[in-house]
Amino acid sequence: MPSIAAQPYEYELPIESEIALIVIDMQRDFLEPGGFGEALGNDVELATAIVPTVKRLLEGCRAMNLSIFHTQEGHRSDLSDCPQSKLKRGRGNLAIGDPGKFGRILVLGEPGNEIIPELAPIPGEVLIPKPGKGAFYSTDLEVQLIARNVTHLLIAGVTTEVCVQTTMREANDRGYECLLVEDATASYFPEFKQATLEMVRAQSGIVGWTATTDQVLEGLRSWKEN
Ligand code: C5J
Repeated sequence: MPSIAAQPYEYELPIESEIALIVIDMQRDFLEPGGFGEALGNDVELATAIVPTVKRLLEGCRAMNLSIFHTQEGHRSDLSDCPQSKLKRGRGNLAIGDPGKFGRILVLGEPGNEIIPELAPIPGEVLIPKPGKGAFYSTDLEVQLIARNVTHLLIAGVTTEVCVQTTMREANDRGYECLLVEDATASYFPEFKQATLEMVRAQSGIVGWTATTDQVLEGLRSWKEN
């Protein structure tokens, strides 16, 4: 059976599997100086470093006609979908909804909330705005995956231990075979990224698998040829 050389063991790709790539929150708010990520005191260069790799993964998956999803963390302009707990948390220079360098922080439709141009969705790809950390919470992601008969999810994006890991755990509980792409995900805290990778694949893959972009693309090629 085609597979991806992954950890903790081969990630099998049955011929009949439907595979989707989900790219989490590669938006200006988390990647550019002056956005929400930096307002919270983070060094965004740690996150921007993965952009070329995510682009390569995205283009490889596009070439193989996989379903592609992008998520975008953001709130309605009246912040009615933002819990008080989230509004108060962080204590950075700027809070959610405040005017920032690229419009209001983490508000849907504002320039800072857009996916960065290098990774912007193209026609046919699905953009999932999400008010929470997990991409299944209060969104139609599950409906969209079911409509496409998706069974396998390749996951990339930022930040590894927050929105990426939350989404992966939500997907795992819903029965999706999940693989986190090691070099296409980043954290502002490299040690948290490393810990997440280890958590995911511990106990024989309790949350799923991890593999590099090269391993993913190689495995997908063998799956496509079958
Ligand atoms: C955070 C995210 N870290 N996309 N969001 O607030 O991980």
